[in-house]
Amino acid sequence: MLGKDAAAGPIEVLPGLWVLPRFADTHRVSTALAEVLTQAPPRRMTTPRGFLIGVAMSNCGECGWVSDRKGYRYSDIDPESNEPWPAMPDCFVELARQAASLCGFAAFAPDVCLINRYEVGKGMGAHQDKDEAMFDQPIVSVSLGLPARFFMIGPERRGRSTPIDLCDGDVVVFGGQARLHYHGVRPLKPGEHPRHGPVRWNLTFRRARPA
Ligand code: MD6
Ligand code: FE
Repeated sequence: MLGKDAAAGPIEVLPGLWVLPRFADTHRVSTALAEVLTQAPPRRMTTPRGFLIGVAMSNCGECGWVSDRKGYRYSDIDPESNEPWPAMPDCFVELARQAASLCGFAAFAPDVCLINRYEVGKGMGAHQDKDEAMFDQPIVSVSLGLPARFFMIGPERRGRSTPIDLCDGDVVVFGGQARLHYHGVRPLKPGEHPRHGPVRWNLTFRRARPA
């Protein structure tokens, strides 16, 4: 699943956070993504406090991340269709496992791929990813479409952040001591991506349930 421009290897930008520039085969992954989205279209979910989340989301895999008035959780069923989420395409699994393995997480077996769609002006506030069962497993993130500025803070929500610019095909592996650190995404700047238009997609591969 290596993209043709894949660089030499992972760059450990911060302890527990690796960037694999242009690691993904963007053509193959984007084609598989489009197929998944025909079965589970992106939708804006509601926070437990009743606010609409700015980023539209979907999932594929054995379960999916959902948010509504009842809280944040992983669900076996897509609440829009009342059907299971679409299966994770083989090229997604291969990509996530290859990236994790290169960063020392050879046992990574994702059961969820959370799909985020950012339109211009949309970002994601500082958060931790802690709804998963096992924090020894990393999260692998794949960016597609327009570039965005990701920011990494640390174990507390407030404080200085390190910016990391992510482009089409970039892969991030987030594990070890960074796994529970606060991070977010700055609002998307206007632009037009040749394949995806005025949009950024982010896929995050996770192990939500015990292996
Ligand atoms: C994004 N990513 O890049 C949002 N979380 O759009 C995340 O929130 C994220 O990239 C955990 C691990 C890697 C990530
Ligand atoms: Fe996150």
